[in-house]
Formats: sequence, C-alpha cells, structure tokens
Amino acid sequence: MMNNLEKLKLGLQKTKNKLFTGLTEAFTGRAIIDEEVISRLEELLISADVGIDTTEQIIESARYNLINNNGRDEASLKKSIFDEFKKILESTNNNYVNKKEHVKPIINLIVGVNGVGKTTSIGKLAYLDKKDGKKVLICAADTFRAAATEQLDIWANRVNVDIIKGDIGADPSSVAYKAVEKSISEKYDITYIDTAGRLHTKNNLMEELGKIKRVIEKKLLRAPDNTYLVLDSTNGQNALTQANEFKKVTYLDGIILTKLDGTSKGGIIFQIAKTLNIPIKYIGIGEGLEDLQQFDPDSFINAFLN
Ligand SMILES: Nc1nc2c(ncn2[C@@H]2O[C@H](COP(=O)(O)OP(=O)(O)O)[C@@H](O)[C@H]2O)c(=O)[nH]1
Ligand SMILES: [Mg+2]
Repeated sequence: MMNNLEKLKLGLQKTKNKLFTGLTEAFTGRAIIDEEVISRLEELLISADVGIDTTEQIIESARYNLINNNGRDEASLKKSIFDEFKKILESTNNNYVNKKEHVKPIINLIVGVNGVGKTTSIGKLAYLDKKDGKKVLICAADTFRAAATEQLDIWANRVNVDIIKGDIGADPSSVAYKAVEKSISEKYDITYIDTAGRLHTKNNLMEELGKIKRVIEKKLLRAPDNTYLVLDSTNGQNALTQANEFKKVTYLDGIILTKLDGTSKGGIIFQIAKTLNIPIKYIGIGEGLEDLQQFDPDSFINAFLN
C-alpha cells in the first residue's frame, strides 16, 4: 500500500518530469547558473502552465538570489524555485478559516463544467468522510442526463453511502431541496450535491445554480456551507476562465483541482493559487477511490521536491 505522499509523488510525476528533467539537462556541463539556464527555466515554467506572472516572480527571485550570492549552483536555484512555489501555494490558503466545522449537516454544493470530475470527486469525498466515521448523503441534482445519476449511484454503492435522486428532467433545485430536508431530518453530518455541467457560457444554467442555492437556503436557513468549484488541471488557461465565470455568479469557498496525474502541465496549480484568490481544498491525482487528497501546500511541495 502506498501512503499519501507516495501517491502524491506518483500523481505529480508528469509535471515533475517536465520541469526538472529539462532543468537538469540545462545544467549538464555547467558548474554555475548563467542567463542561459535562467531562460531555459523560464521556458520550462511556462510550458508546465505555471503562468507568466508566476514565472516572472520565480525568475526574479532566482536572479535576486544569484546576484546576492546565495549560491550559483543547481541546488541553490532549485531551492529558490521551491521557496517561491511554496509562498504562492501558502498564500491562497492563508486567509481560509474553517468556521463551519461545528454546523450539521454541512451542505456542500459541487459545481463546474462538464467532464471536469465533479461526480468522481463527490464519490471520493464521500469515501474520505465515511472513513472518518461521518454519516454521508450524496445527491444527484444533475437531472439532465440519466447517465449522470447512474454514475453517482455507482459511487454511492461503492462507498456505501446514501443517495438522493431525482427523475430525469426533474427540477434540479427540487432534488437539492429534498436532499437538504433529508439531511436535516435524518441527521446527516455531511451532504454533497452534484450539479449539471453548467456551461459558463449558458446563462440559464448559471441562473439555475442561483436557484439551487436559494432553494437550499430556504430549507437550511443559511447558504450552502461550501460551494466547491471543480477545475480540471488538463484544461490549462480554460480552467482559469471557468473559475472567473463562476466567480461572477456565486461565492466560491474552495477549488477541487482534478487530474493532476494526467498532465505535465500541473503548474496550473500555481496560477490558480496566485490569481484566483480562492483556497484550493482538494486535489485529484487519479481515477480511484483513494485518489483525492486534502490539499496541503507543505506536502505538495514535498512531493514536488523529492
Ligand atoms: N486521471 C484522472 N481522472 C479523473 C480525475 N477526476 C476525474 N477523472 C475522470 O474524469 C472523467 C470525468 O469525470 P466526471 O466525474 O464524470 O466529471 P463531471 O462531468 O464533472 O461529473 C471520468 O472519466 C473520471 O474518471 C483525476 O483526478 N484523475
Ligand atoms: Mg457528473
């Protein structure tokens, strides 16, 4: 059995390869860092989707360290990169206060465009909470496609948690309402509501998200405790565009960043951390039950370093 750190390392392998194999190659035959190495580093960061702003920040700090003689060897350069990475990842989660731990049931709404991994992530989250001894309910409010409900049903069976389903074509907000009602009356600890892949370009779908939230609030007497936006790390810049569209219509409590295992462009996590100002809560590193981890900047950097 692999532990979490080993899993994370494996999940980040493609991005690590891209960044560090190239960097090691750039170093071959050189004792010290020069501008050529720095510009190679710049290229590598950009190609791993770290983003222009973030890349500039890292390059500036690398140059600063060089000038100030904090070592001109590979190890010092790597250290300066990692320090900067860490700063960026920590900044996004710093102002996050987990103030909702005491309420019950915790109602979590999961949003995002089609295919990013909402349903799969709910299955994995339910698994984590169940392992924690929580009473978990999941709700299929994606009533547009029969397959969506079936898929969540499979996860419910697999993880052995309860599920609330609506008929195909039913009003998603009515299904969400029923889920909240059941959560309260049957004293669930935590509830995850799956929603349709509301394309951010389609206004009616965004309006529907608003309606789901209003209906939940009516029953719960407060807003949903968390609205998590799922972003797919293989989507590159599009992931940022999606986040900005969703931000316009709803407050987002956190991001679930999926499919880090499937891309060499996992550097997108630094762009997300730097530009969106929404805490990254979970990361997906595979398709299996245990392939979702609570995001922790320290472990992430650790897995990245080693
Ligand atoms: N490799 C990998 N695949 C994932 C991850 N999360 C989700 N997927 C896959 O992405 C596809 C779409 O996921 P799904 O949950 O149906 O997305 P939804 O449309 O947002 O509900 C499925 O094939 C999942 O198995 C992940 O972290 N890593
Ligand atoms: Mg789905």
